[in-house]
Amino acid sequence: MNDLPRPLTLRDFKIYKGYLSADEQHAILTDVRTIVRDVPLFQPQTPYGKPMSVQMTSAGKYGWYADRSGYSYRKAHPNGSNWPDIPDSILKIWQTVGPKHRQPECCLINYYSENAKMGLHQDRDEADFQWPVVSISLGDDALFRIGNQSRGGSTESIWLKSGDVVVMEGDARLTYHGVDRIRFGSSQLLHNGGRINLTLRVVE
Ligand SMILES: O=C(O)CCC(=O)C(=O)O
Ligand SMILES: [Mn+2]
Repeated sequence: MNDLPRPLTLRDFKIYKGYLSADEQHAILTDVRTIVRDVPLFQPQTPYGKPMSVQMTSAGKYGWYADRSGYSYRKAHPNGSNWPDIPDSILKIWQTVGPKHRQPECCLINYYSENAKMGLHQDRDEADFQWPVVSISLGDDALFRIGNQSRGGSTESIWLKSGDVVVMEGDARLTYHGVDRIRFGSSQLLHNGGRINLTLRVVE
């Protein structure tokens, strides 16, 4: 993670393949395990009453939250704890690929077990879309699908692997995206398999 490599771009998403070394991935994983001890993963309910297949928790000033009343950012985990600080191992990725003069206020941690997926959606619960969303993939490969700025139309997909970093900004910031499936057991990083996705976001 020294010189910033040239990203591949797909529909204005900047995709840094192989951005994180194995050591960096392990260091981040250690920090994520510490976070999850304080603020365990939980399975959010969508406003439509269906549980999401992804389990989540957060670090930072705000955590992303979904329940019957809708999607929101909250200052505490369902167990009442404040979210832990975003670790430096994760912040330094933002500092390299993101804006220097604004720090993220949320690191959403998504865990995908074998059959988890995430439907096409926009990230639009933040106050100001001028700031990017920076996404970090760890563990099993994920088939990431990119659509358009409104629902429908053609899509393109790319496999995201452990250590890949995606920056969604500019025209990509409000583009629909989702994860169709993971290739369970494709990475050795998580001993029990599965995938962790971290997204760094400016919330306010
Ligand atoms: O898991 C991913 O790669 C994408 C996650 C995502 O889009 C989100 O958390 O909003
Ligand atoms: Mn998203």
